Amino acid sequence: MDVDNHTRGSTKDENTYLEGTVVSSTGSWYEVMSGERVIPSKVRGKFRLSGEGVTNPVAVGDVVTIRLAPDDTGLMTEIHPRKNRLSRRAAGRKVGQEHVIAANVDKAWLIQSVRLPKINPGLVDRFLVIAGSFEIPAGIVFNKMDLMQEADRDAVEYLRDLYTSIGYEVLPMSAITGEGVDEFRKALIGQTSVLSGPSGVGKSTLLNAIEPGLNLTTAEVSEQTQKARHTTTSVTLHPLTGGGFVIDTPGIREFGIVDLEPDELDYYFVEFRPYLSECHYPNCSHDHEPGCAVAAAVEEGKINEERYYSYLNILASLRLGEKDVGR
Ligand SMILES: Nc1nc2c(ncn2[C@@H]2O[C@H](COP(=O)(O)OP(=O)(O)OP(=O)(O)O)[C@@H](O)[C@H]2O)c(=O)[nH]1
Ligand SMILES: [Mg+2]
Ligand SMILES: [Zn+2]
Repeated sequence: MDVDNHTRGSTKDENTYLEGTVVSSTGSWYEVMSGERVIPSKVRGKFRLSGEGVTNPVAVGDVVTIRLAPDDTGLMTEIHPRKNRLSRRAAGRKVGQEHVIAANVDKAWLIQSVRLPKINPGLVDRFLVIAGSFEIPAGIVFNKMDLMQEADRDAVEYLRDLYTSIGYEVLPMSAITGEGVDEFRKALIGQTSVLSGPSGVGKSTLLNAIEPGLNLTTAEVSEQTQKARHTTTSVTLHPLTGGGFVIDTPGIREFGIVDLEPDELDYYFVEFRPYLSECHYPNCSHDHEPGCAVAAAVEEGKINEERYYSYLNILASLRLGEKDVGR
């Protein structure tokens, strides 16, 4: 969309302004897609300042206005209001700050693989809490179904049934054999989806299968260490032929939770919701109180026990300010 000759303040200037979407971010440069063009752009200093406590005030998916310089690079002059964002707690040097994974997304998919590396239910639960707390519908992919061995079958089916039974879409898939890929492609059409998950689960390989021509770089996971190499290094938004956009992200080791108080956690274990108002104490944390309806539902087998332990783990971590995660 061309927005020429904007009026800034009271002086009309002769600059060219374009509106576009941030499609990738690498350090201090961003790529902004505007119509058919992709324009390398920088951020104004004041946006960096306005994002106190946030590692990246501008994220992939943001709609921005840029002023075009004579050398065809852009300077972002405005970040448009977001519909939503998906964030995690930053690791490393900026530990504790909010790190925005992507902005303006309709759906968040957690990619797991049945082997190399294997499914990590604790991580699934954290991801579901994070997506829920940002009000983004979440789905789960179990990739590398072709590697499933007889010994894995029960565990994989159990987890599939568990997450399906509490209302999440679970798609078994193989980027290599193509199983489930058409279904996933259909699920992505017409909206903006973000794919997240540990390194090596096959996020980029799946996107290459969904959208031939993307040619995203992928790399093998070591059989011995089960460690992948963090092949994808930047968040990138790709248009889909069938309509919509998909965002590939670098592998994440831990999903640290931001912006959530311990007493808010229970709501994001969605299957607890029917019981939350039944506890004896209105501020019940469901970890020790008498007359707890959640604990009773666990006893009666109405709430899955492992999900309950997962809740207790995350609760303990939130009480410690998530200090043990996201390092
Ligand atoms: N057998 C099998 N291998 C797969 C499948 N999907 C991906 N792989 C392999 O898994 C390895 C890792 O795939 P990537 O796509 O690079 O993984 P990623 O999730 O993008 O990893 P990062 O970019 O590091 O986060 C590659 O060797 C892929 O060929 C699958 O369905 N089955
Ligand atoms: Mg990748
Ligand atoms: Zn309770």
